[in-house]
Amino acid sequence: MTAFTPAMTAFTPAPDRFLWGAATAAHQVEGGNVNTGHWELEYAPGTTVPEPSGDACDSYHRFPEDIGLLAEAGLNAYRFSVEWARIEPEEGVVSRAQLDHYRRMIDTCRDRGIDPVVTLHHFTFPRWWEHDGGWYSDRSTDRFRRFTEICTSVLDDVDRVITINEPNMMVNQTEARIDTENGVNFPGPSPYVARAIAAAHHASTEVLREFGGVRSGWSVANQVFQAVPGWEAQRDEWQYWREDFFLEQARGDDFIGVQSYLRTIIGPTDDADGFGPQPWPEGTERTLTGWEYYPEALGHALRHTRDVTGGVPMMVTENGIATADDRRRIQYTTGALSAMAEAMADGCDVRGYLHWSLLDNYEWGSFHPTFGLIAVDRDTFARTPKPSLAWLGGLAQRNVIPRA
Ligand code: IFM
Repeated sequence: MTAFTPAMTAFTPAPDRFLWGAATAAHQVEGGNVNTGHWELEYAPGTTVPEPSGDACDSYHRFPEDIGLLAEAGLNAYRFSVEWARIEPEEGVVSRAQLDHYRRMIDTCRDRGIDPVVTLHHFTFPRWWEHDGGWYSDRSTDRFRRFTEICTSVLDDVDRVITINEPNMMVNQTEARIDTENGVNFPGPSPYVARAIAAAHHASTEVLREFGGVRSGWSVANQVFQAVPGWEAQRDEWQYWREDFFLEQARGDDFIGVQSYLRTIIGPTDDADGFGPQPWPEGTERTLTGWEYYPEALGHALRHTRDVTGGVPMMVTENGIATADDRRRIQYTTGALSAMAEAMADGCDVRGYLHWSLLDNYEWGSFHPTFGLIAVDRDTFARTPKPSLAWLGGLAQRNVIPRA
C-alpha cells in the first residue's frame, strides 16, 4: 500500500524515545460491555441514544490483530483503557479473569515491541456505581482508590498510566439532563463534581506512586477557548471550570495528556449567561462530528497546557479527525503535527503523539463519525488499514515530525 503524502516543506527530528501511537477506549471498541451504565442507557426503552454500541469492533477478542496492525505499521505505542464494569462487576467483587484479559493485552503489546499506555477510566462506569450516587456519593474517592489498587496487580512493566480520561468532559456529562422535547441539555460543569473527580485522581495517583515504576497523569480535553475581541474576561470565566481547574490539578503529576481536536470561540449570546460559544461562521469546513476543521488547535492546546501546569511534561494522548476522506485525515494530522513541532520549538516538552483513533469505533451514540486509521466492517469486523496508518507509521519509523 502506498501512503498519500501531502505537500510539505520539511521534517523536524522528534526527541529520542518519542512515543508514536494510536489510542482507543474499552467501551468504544470492545463490544458487549453490558455491565456499564452507558450500555443500560443505550438499550433503555425510549432512549435518546441514536445507536447502541453492541459488539462495537469486537476488540475484546480481536485485540491481538489490532495491536499487530499497529506494530506492523511502525508505531511504537498503544493507548487503551481497562473497563471498570468488567473488573469490578459488583461493588467489591473482583474478576480475576478480566484482570487477566487486560494483562494479556499488556503482554501482547510487549511481545510486539509496543509501549502500552493504560487508561484506568475512560467515561464508563459499572452500573452499581451509577445506581449508587456516582460522583455524588461520598464514597466516590475511596471507590476509585480501591479500583486503582485492584488494577496495579496487572500493571507491572507498564510505563505510563492515565488515571482518568477527559475529567472536564465527564463533569459536563454528569450534569447532563435529558429533556424529551429538546434532547440533552448540558447546564454547565458543577464545581462540586469537578472537585470529586479531582479527589479521585489524586487518590489514584497516590496508589500508583506507592506501587512505583509507573509514571502517571490524567488526560484533559483542551478546547482552545478563544475570545471575541473584548470578551477575554468572559472567556476566562467560561474556561475555568471547563478546563483550567483540571489542568491545575496536574501540576504535581509525572505528565499530562493533551487531547485536542478543535477550538471554541467565546463571545456574546442571547441566553441568560450573556456569553458562550459562538456558532461557526457560514462556510466553515466541518468534520463528521460537526466540528470545525482546525488542525492548528493542537499547537494552542500544548502552549496553554504548558502555561497553566507550569511545564509538566506533556503527551498528546488524543488528536484526530472524523472524516470519510482519508486524505483529509492525513492533511489534518500533518497540520496538527506541524503545530506541535512549532510548540516544541517554542519550549513545550512533548513526549509523544497518540492518534485518535486506531479503529473506526463507537463514537458515544453512533458509528458514523469515523476517526480510525483502520476501517472496521460492521458485519464481519474485518479490519482494513487506511493509507493514514502506513503514513503515520512511516513518521514513527523515521522519528520525524512533518512541517506543513
Ligand atoms: O471518542 C472520543 C473519546 O472517547 C474522548 N475524546 C474525544 C473522542 C472524539 O470525540
